[in-house]
Amino acid sequence: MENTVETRKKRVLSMIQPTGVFTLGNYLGALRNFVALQDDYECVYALADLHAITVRQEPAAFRKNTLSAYAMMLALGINPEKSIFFIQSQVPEHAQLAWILNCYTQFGELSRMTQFKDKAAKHADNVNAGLFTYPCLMAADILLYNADYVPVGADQKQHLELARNVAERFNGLYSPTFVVPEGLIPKTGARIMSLQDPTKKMSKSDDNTASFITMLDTPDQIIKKFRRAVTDSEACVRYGEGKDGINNLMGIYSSITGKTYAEIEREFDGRGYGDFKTAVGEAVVETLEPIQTRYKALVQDKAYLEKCYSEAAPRAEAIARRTLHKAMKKVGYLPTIR
Ligand code: ATP
Ligand code: LTN
Repeated sequence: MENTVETRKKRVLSMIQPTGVFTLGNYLGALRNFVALQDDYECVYALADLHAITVRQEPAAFRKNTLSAYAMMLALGINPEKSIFFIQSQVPEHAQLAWILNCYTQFGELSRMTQFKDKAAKHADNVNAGLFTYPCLMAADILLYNADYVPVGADQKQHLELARNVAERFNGLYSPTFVVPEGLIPKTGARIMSLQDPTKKMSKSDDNTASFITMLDTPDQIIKKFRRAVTDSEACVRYGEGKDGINNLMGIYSSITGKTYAEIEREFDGRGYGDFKTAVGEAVVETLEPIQTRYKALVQDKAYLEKCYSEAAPRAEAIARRTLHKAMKKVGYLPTIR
């Protein structure tokens, strides 16, 4: 049957910045879903390396991180034959549509973005224009592919809302051009907190390495970090107000094992935090071990990685080009004749 609108699989799009080794937060909040969604949707994934330079990157480390992030995504189970998995800077339409969307986004809207405020405070010596207009590039990423769904962690909700607003504004000014996307934010794991300050999001750019678990931490490091995780003095494993540390560990354990909070409370009834922290650490080790084994083999196979991303870029570009040209025509640009 012809692939009509009715029979077309819904499309999923998401990206992640290759700015360092992915954390358990990235995995539980986003990456794990990227893999699962491949069964039911047409998926487009990319490394957001254009976004990454909103914060200064050292060129050699940046190149290495990008390749290693690509290998990690394959190790997690992104299937490069089934899904399109490319590198953002290799598809120029992203930067082109981002420019157009910049002109349909208000200064006031961008000023309200909490990620901008946080990052501007953290990198006070480099509050560049790209950091400010970053959500327009993210909107371009999403809208170019007519994405129906965008799996992300809770911290990206505000950017997604902006992408929806920009799409609706553009569609309203001209005529329906962009699909207005929906977020897919997981029920558990959407916001994993720092192990050292459970009121803050776990972040791969935190200066304190004890605050996050990376996908490449050794079993020993993982167990130690969980044992040192900041909790409270009640010594009772229960979910509740004022127990941010324990709530976070319960969230991680629940997200990995599928157990409910009530089941976890029963499992650790009468046992101290030590036992619970070790159990969480062991569950994480068990999840990460097979991924790490696959990663170690893949990251050495540069030729294979190069083949995968080189084949993906033109597949992505074929979709992106059509949407870009459609939008350009609506704005009133003369068609390019080649
Ligand atoms: P940085 O520290 O450089 O800002 P980050 O660790 O916050 O990076 P991103 O590249 O911004 O990671 O995020 C990639 C994906 O992971 C996004 O979908 C984001 O929502 C999700 N994510 C990031 N941190 C967490 C977290 N702590 N819990 C759940 N999801 C998260
Ligand atoms: N802004 C996101 C990464 C990102 C993204 C996207 C996510 C860039 N483009 C498009 C979803 C869809 C981040 O920093 N986590």
